[in-house]
Amino acid sequence: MTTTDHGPDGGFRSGFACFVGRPNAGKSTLTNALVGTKVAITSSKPQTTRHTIRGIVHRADGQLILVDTPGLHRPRTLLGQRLNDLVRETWSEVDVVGLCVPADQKVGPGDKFIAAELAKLPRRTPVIGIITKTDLVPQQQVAEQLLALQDVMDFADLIPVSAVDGFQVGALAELLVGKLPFGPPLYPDGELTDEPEATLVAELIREAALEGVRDELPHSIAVVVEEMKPREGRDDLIDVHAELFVERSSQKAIILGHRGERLKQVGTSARKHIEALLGTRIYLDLHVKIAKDWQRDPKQLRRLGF
Ligand SMILES: Nc1nc2c(ncn2[C@@H]2O[C@H](COP(=O)(O)OP(=O)(O)OP(=O)(O)O)[C@@H](O)[C@H]2O)c(=O)[nH]1
Ligand SMILES: [Mg+2]
Repeated sequence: MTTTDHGPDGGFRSGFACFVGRPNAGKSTLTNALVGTKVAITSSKPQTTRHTIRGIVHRADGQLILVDTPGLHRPRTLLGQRLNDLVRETWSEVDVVGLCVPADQKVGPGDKFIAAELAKLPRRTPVIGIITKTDLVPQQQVAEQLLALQDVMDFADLIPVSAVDGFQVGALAELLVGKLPFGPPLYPDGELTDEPEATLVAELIREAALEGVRDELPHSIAVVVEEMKPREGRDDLIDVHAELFVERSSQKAIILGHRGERLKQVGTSARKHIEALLGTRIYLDLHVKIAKDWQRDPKQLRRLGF
């Protein structure tokens, strides 16, 4: 006899979920909170995430693969268009979508634009409405935000969360897993991401470089790890050679800082995070280069991995 609450595979579920939302909505921070480790870099600058990042959540009742995507926005450059295409492509590949809207900002045209795009999906993928950053506002405002979000589209569920104080992060995981099909785990136990190490390292450098820069500069920064290999004759040191690209010489001057002081700080900060990730000491060799207007240039975009 079979029971209704136990499917095949002993009731174990596995599959994919993705977070979408405006830039800066808190998607990557939430991804990290669910995975329990930092798989995606985050910053207060919009459009921090530039490619889809998979984080894996292992639970007794299922395995959830979270696909963190770039914020969806009105594109102003070729890079922006590429990022939006990437987001839409991801939607068609997942079992459930989480639409993230921050508690501290009015539900607006940006969210409605995304909801309208989601509604165009050919397959009826369930969408869960997520109010993020609840720690920033009083409870009453969270309740009002839930009401406002309800009007945006037909959600399978609505849930307020905070990645910073952990409020309802576990409950969200449970909701998402509940929308996955029955099936065996797709990734080995303990694996937290399938990002190549060099990509994670490049992202950690970019995250460090984003700290303290403003205006258009965050968008102009790209990082490529050229080489990563153990120092000859040593098993406790990895040499990392990386290039940090900006679009103009004025930006290069800002990144370098007076006598290269700023770049040195970026390197020190990135090195700490990379050592924590790799569990070994590293030597970081970091150079700044100019790739003129790369965000608008198809050839350079390709070279930088977009
Ligand atoms: N107080 C608070 N801040 C948060 C929370 N989640 C994210 N933030 C902050 O919001 C900012 C944006 O977070 P990200 O996770 O990078 O946002 P994102 O949606 O991935 O942004 P893009 O990749 O640019 O689309 C960062 O400064 C985070 O520290 C939260 O739960 N509470
Ligand atoms: Mg992000």
